[in-house]
Amino acid sequence: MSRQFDDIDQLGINTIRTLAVDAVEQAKSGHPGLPMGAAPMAHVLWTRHLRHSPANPHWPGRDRFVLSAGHGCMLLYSLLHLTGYDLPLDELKRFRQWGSMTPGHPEYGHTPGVETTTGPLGQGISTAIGMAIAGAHLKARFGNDAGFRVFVIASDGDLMEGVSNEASSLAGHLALDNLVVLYDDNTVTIDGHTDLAFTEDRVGRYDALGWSTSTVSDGNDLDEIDKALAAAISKTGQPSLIAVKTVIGFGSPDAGTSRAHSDARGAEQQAVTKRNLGFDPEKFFVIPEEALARYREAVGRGAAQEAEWSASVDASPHAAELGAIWSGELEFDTGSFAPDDGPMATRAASGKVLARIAPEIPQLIGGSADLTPSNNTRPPDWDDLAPGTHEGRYVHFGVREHGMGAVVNGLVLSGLRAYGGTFFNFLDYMKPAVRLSALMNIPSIWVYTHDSVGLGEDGPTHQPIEQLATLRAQPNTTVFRPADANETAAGWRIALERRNPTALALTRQALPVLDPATYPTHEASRGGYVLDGDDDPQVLLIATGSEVHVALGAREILTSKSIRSRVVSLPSWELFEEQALGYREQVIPPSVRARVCVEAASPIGWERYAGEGEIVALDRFGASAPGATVLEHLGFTPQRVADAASDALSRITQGASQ
Ligand SMILES: Cc1ncc(C[n+]2csc(CCOP(=O)(O)OP(=O)(O)O)c2C)c(N)n1
Repeated sequence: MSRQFDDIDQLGINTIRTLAVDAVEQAKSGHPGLPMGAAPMAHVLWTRHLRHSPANPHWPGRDRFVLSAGHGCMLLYSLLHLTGYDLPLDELKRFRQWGSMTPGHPEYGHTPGVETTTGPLGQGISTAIGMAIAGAHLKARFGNDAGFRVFVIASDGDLMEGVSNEASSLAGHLALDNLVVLYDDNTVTIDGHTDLAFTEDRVGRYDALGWSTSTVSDGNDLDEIDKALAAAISKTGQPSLIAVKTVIGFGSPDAGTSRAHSDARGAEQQAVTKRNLGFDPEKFFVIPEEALARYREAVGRGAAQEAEWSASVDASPHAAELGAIWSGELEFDTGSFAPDDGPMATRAASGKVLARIAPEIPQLIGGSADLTPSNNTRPPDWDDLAPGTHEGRYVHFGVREHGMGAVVNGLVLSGLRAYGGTFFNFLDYMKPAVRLSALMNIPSIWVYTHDSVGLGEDGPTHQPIEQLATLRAQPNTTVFRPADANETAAGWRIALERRNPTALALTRQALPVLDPATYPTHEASRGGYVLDGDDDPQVLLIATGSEVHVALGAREILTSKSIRSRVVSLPSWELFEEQALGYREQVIPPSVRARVCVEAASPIGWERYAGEGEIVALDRFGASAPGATVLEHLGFTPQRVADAASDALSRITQGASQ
């Protein structure tokens, strides 16, 4: 039996509240309301239920805690400091300042104990659902020690955002009973009362999604919270949502109103609030010793839990497999393709590469947002990850691109190597999650097929234009648009070997397999290379993906006109820019100013490679017709590219002779 809650518990809760007030007041910005209302539920969770080891934030068996409403991050920072993570009090005093460990929203990889970056509402709970899938999956494959539980604090804003419904629907379907969401039901957002825009029965909605639900009527009643948590944790066969009725900004004169949500309220209100909570208004960032001692029990308790877990893992028949997964090391062979294997769409090549590597990479897991036969994301021997068969490795995400994005991030954050597939155009439906994979710099793999107007008949609703430019503008992201099957194999190798997110842009339409004996397609891993051409070219033809073949056709025309040309395949700008200057200048010599860049997408960004030359790209949406017809009408023909090359050559040579 746990001991009764006592005055020290209450003191700890009020310590968290006053730390939030002092930090926000000092920073002159931030969000004290949520920490003040949700402190009791966080306290009960962190002192009674959460299995974690502050000395080792990377313990694979730990429970994951995600503060989905990242704006309330002073709650998390206080808990991390109080329970003994490597987050000194001085860092709490530097809340939201340049170079501090306490940024304005929690950032993964920046502060020990932060499991995922949160702040864009809805992402945290959805990423946490990915973690819960990982925990359930690992447990089903490798036994109890491999699994873990996931706890979330989510706010009204989290539950309003569509992505949380997508992911929660999947969580209910998959019966993830290792997941407990504490819903901070304070009925207040920035604009005012939730009645302004959010009046459905939230608990009833989660019932309908297949979750087990309960309500805590008083968010300050520690016993009630404790009982609800214990019941949710022991519930089998369903994820749990506990709606906890809280008062935003509890303790402050603005409590219960949207004024309490954010911003420093001034010294006077700070003093009143601290007095209300039993703290000396003249003293700042005060942590009473007895409260600290109670939180710090987490260190010894966590170390003991971790030691027990380690012994159990060592004795487990799965010890070696688990060690291999947690080490993160990969060994695999993507194989290679010969011209006779083609013609082959790069999406088909991707499917073949996946089939080849899937048995070699135990931590690989993935799926598609209901486009499996189009995305070719399913390795032949994989079973479905389904209710009752969590050991399966193929995830049917359903038509939920955004939820898929967040779930893939959660799987990756749990040590798995995860990918998700959809049509490239539907990147737009999942962009916030893709952006977070980049911000966190984690190796999520995005498999985007139907990568241009060349997809044909589905027409402009499905034909991407600006998506390549969008992803290239996003820091930390490797975009890879292969020209054939062997470049596709190189793309998968890059995606798996690098530690940042990779987006593979793959064709629907068939392309020849370039003979590796003639064309050095293995060089694709350098991002750009000389595919073919004269040693001393007058003109450069620079292209990606399917347009590389258009450039090769243009080169033939130019050769027949005695114009010396070179075709550069540039599947990944980011990888190419990482190469030494000498190499880049060998591939794209500065002295060759007559250039044509070809890509069936937005021209934005190509200026850097085109220089004074021409860009054959798209400033318009596509059209519905067979793919070859669309490409021809929109100008992606060898003749048009050859003409552009001749024009560039004569313009630039004339300019030089004037
Ligand atoms: C996707 C997204 N849209 C908008 C915001 C800006 N924002 C921060 S908090 C908030 C709403 C706050 O309401 P709630 O989620 O109930 O949090 P609480 O008021 O309880 O702190 C908004 C709109 C955001 N962080 N993320």
